[in-house]
Amino acid sequence: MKAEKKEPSSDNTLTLEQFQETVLQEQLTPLWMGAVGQLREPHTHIEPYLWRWKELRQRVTQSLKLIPLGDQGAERRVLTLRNPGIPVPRMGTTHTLIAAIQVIAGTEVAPSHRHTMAALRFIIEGEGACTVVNGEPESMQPRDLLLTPNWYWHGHFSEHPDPMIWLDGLDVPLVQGLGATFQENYPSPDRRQPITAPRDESIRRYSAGGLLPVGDRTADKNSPLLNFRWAQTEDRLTQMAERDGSPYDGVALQYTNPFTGGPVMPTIDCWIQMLRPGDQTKTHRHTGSVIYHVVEGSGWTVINGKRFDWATGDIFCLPPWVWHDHANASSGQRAILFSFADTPVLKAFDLYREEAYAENQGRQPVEATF
Ligand code: GTQ
Ligand code: FE2
Repeated sequence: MKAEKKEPSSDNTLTLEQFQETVLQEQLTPLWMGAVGQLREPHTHIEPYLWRWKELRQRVTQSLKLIPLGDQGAERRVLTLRNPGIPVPRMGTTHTLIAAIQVIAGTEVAPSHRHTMAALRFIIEGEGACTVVNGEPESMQPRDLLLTPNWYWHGHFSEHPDPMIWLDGLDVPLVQGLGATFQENYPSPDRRQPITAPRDESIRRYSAGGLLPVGDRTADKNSPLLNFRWAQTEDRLTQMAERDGSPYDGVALQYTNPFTGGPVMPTIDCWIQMLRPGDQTKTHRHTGSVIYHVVEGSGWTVINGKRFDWATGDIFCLPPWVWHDHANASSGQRAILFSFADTPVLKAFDLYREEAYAENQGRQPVEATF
């Protein structure tokens, strides 16, 4: 090293190319070598993609026969949906969120654990299963939305021979990226947490929205209502369908924390939206990524010029900052989409942006189909 410093001639003959090659090997990147271009607008390796329910259901049903739950099998019988831009064995439906399909049946028990990743479950089909959340069993019915927030103990059990199938949503890649993943098993020999509260107590206490028990506030950032029953959600949607919806989202409702009016969990926002017969939205884009599940009906979503036709049960993902619009394909039937997104994280740090598509009367042209 000393010798080199004594040779000014070597510094004088050093070319820019040699310099760049040298510093790259020293874990240095000159900002002029194109790094700034990455920052002008969002760039992502995440691709828009759609998983068809017919195939998902077949695979999850096969897994029911092939892998048992418990010590000799799996902790959870789950298939996670991997984006084509994410390499095996990493998890990611988008760069921040995962969607997965889970199934239990008979008298199976998925043992209790807790983790720093927040989770939601949107029930797809079946009957007679519960998720126990911090000692309280929440009964699952098709189209309910259940929450198991960050660091809440949770396990699942079935009381019915038929399989219960649901969509899991978690912020796994977000929490991994922040270096904050922790998980632990419930510390009892059988890994079952004791039941300490009546079944569906959170519904009894908190589902009335505008009317809440007195003296019950906590500093918890999560919704105290842990199960949003479909009957109430559908009733709200039906009432709102008589009004004008949003030009970009149709008749859209946010599931909210009844204490704050904000998103149900600090990292994940959940929505339900209806596209009325013949509805077709205008195109926009926003930061944040979204995962959609088709609850009912058929239609399509155009994402950056590519048309994704969907039907009941399908799941598709929206990368950040991509142009998108939705349409109901039917002139007689409603279409309903459940979705979850990382938008609370963006909004918390002033990173949420939205832009309307200006040309072509506000709707992007379709250039390809999926
Ligand atoms: O049911 O607790 O899809 O811990 C991924 C991780 C489900 C669960 C998933 C989990 C769970
Ligand atoms: Fe879990």
